[in-house]
Parts: sequence; C-alpha cells; structure tokens
Amino acid sequence: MATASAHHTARTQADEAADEAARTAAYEVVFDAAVAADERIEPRDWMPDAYRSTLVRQIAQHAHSEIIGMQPEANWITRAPSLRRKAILMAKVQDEAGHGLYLYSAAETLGVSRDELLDKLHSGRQKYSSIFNYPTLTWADVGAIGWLVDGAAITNQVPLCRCSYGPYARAMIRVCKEESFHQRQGYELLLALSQGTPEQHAMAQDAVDRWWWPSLMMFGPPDDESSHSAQSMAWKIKRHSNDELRQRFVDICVPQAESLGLTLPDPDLVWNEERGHHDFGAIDWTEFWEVLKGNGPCNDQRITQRRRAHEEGAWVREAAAAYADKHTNRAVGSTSTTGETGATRA
Ligand code: FAQ
Repeated sequence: MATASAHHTARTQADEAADEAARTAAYEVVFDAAVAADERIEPRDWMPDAYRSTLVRQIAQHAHSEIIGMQPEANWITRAPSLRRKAILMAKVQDEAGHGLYLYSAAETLGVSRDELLDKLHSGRQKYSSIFNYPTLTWADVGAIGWLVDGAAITNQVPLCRCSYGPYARAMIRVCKEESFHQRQGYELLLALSQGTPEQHAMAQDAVDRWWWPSLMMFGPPDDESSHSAQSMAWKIKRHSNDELRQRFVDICVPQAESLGLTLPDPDLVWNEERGHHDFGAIDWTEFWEVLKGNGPCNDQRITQRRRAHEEGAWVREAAAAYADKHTNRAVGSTSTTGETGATRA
C-alpha cells in the first residue's frame, strides 16, 4: 500500500510540474508576442525571471547614477559665480534627485524595495555610472558635465522612452525633457566661458579635454564586450547597441564643439564620407574597467559621501514612517463601525 501511495504522489507531482511547464510556455508565447508587437509589458503581466532581473539591474544602476551624479556638481553650488548660475545649478541638482526617485519607483514595480537597492549600492553589489568617479576641478566642469554628460545621457535615454517595460519607458519621458534643459545650460555656460577672457576660454577647453573620453565611456563597453546587449535588444529594453549610440553622440558633438569654439581632444576625429559618420580615436578601455573595479579617481569619495548622506538622513525616514503610520491608523480608526477614532488620534 505504502508503495502504491508513494507512486501516486510521485505521479501527481510529475503531472503538476508538467502543467506548470506548459503554463509557463503559454505565458512565454504571450510575452514574446507582446514584445514583438511593440506592446508595453506592465508590472502585473507575466515576464521571464531573467527579463525582470535585467530590468532591476539596469534601472537600479540608472537610479544610483542619478543620485551619485548629484555630488560632482553639488561641489560647485556654493561657489557658483552669480546668483543666476547658482539658481540654475541648484535646480539641476534637484532634478537629478527627482530622476533617482522616479527610477527607484519604477524598480519597485518589479518587486524589489528601495531599501534593498540602496543597501546593494552602499555595499558595492550594484554599480553606478563610471562617469561620476571623475572630479570637478573648476567651474567650467559644470558646463562640461551639462554639455557632454547630460548630452550623452539624453542620447542613451531617448530610445529608452520606447523601452518594452512600461514604467521605465514612462519615467524616461520626463527625465529626457529635464535632461534637455541640463544639456542646454551646460552648453550656454561653456559658450560664455569660451567667448570670455583667454583664461576663461582655457578653463573651458581644459574641462572639455578631461570630460570628453569619460563621456564616451558612459555608453558602456564596445559591442563585442557587452555581455547584456544582445538579450536586452531582443527584449527591446535597449533599442540600439552601445557603439551605435556612442557614434550618434560623437556625430552630434562635433558641430556643437565648432560652434562653441572648442576642440575635442582627439587627433583622429575625422569625417568619413563613406560611412557618413565621424571616425574617432581608440578609447582607453583599461581605464573604464579600472573605474568599474573601484579604482577611479573619486570612487571612494563618492560612496563614502553617499553612505554618510544615507546615515544622516535616517531621522527623516523614521519621521516620515511615523507620520505615515499615524495617518494609516487614523484612516483605520475613522472607518471603525463604532466611530471610536479618538484613541488612535491621541
Ligand atoms: N558605468 O553589457 P553591458 C546620467 C557595466 S544617468 C558603469 O553593455 P548594459 C544623468 C554594465 O552594468 C547615467 N558600469 O551593460 C545625469 C555591465 O555590468 P554588470 C546612467 C557600466 O546594461 C547627468 C557591464 O558593464 N545612465 O548621466 C557602464 O547592457 C548628470 C557590461 O556592460 C544609465 O544608467 C558605465 N558607463 O548597457 C545625472 C542609462 N557601462 O551589470 C547627474 C541606462 C556598462 O553585468 C548629472 N542604462 N557598465 O555587472 C543603460 O542604458 C545600460 O545599462 C548601459 C550599459 C548602456 C549603461
């Protein structure tokens, strides 16, 4: 009898596993068809585990970049040369905080908590963009970041407005509008310096010399070393490869540099009639991978400051949670059938 019962249980388990596999296969067909038809995948839709984890990785890295990216420019808020420049810079840095919040919210729709993501950033288990590990040495760096770093960010993020995952795509629409303002303010700042005194012009040129190559690295490793691109493009998370977007950015920047009266620091930069694009010099990928390993000029400084800001903000999170609790209790109390809400309000 015992053997028969064990046999029956094993058969039931096998049937259930087969049912589960058939259900997953059916869901996968629906998911693949939605992606192929350029429909949006929404939080409650079925999605492959790997699609979910890829999105969490990319959106978290993006969110972390936005909030760590506040540091290099915040370095200059107290030293902005005029009230107008200071007001613009403060608005820009606050926008970056807002971008971080939209993105953490988008990641939360995938079933991860913001605490968990911040913990991974603080413990070095998740990345942020390589670009924010470089120092802002002069006021002109604020202009170079706006023109080049925000310019690269827009080039990368406009296609993400068509990402297959709905909440990420929608967050990108507003982010891109704000990034356009950031890019314009950087361009305008650099133009003022470039057309200023010889010292100001030299300061603008020096900033462009230092930020050009790291900006090209923002697009990620070359396509043949990009581990995630093929799958992310098949899922329509990424719409273009790293090299395609890098090339697009170079082509956009060349005429803008000419209008600025500044030189891009690449002797190999030349228009290629046949390709219809600019050729450009070799990127130092050793530097990129070193920065990713934590060996950039400011990695330690950035993460130490981020951890400190998080610790110093603990009281704000506690106060916000206590306030939310109070309101939840009040709402529960006010729907009480006895009408006795007084106790929870005390
Ligand atoms: N830095 O296979 P791929 C901004 C990693 S926002 C660090 O090509 P993927 C606004 C990558 O994670 C800037 N790590 O990866 C602002 C992977 O490592 P893993 C941030 C990088 O994801 C302006 C490995 O290399 N923007 O600037 C970088 O398919 C001013 C292999 O790479 C975004 O995050 C890098 N640059 O493509 C704020 C946009 N590149 O995870 C303040 C969204 C690659 O396997 C002031 N993200 N890695 O350990 C993306 O579009 C993509 O994630 C890429 C990388 C294109 C960045």
